[in-house]
Amino acid sequence: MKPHDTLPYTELPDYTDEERIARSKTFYDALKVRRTCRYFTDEAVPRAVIENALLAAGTAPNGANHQPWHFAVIESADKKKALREAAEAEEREFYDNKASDEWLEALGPLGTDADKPFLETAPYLIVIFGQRKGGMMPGEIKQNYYVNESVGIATGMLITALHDAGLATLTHTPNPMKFLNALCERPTNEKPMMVLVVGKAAPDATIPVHATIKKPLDAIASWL
Ligand code: IYR
Repeated sequence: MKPHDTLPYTELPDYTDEERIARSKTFYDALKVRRTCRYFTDEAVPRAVIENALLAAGTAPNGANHQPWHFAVIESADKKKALREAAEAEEREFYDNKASDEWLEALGPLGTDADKPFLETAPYLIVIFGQRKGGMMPGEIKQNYYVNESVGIATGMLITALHDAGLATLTHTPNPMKFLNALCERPTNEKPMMVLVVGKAAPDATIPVHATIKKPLDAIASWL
């Protein structure tokens, strides 16, 4: 491949307007039942599902196509236990000391606290890292660009792919997250950005009503 080689872009289907409207509505209907879930079963999920969802995430638009992400998939009981212990220690500090009253008030309707049993129950914890340095080819140490944006988009696509496979997810953000580098054996120039808890929702899982209230279109979009 030479730097400026091009290919025709012909993969997009040529739907009719009616088809586009119907498909976009169907997709919205499928996505609007996604919930952040805090109750998982310990049932196994085939690795192939996670691999395909990661490949889907890896197609995300990103800075200079450097693909500045790494997904560390934790499946061993030992590592999950270690992650839970470290995350709960930080969460206790957050809930007891660090969080402002305003922040705690905002979290009130979600009912979250420092106990995170799901970190050991769920079959997979995907720790998502942003790579400050990298490049497109393995082993390169070039500057990466728009790392937060790129990883944010890829994470959204990962969550969407897992939801489409009928799996529940939870975006968990222990604060600070630095302990995840050692736990996942990742270099210090990678920034841990998210722990995505993945598995089957427990049959008795509940969700906070608060989380079901979504802003209407006219509150989230304007037409100019
Ligand atoms: N990281 C904490 C607190 C937390 C913060 C926000 I903002 C949330 O939307 C949910 C939780 C925790 O995981 O409990």
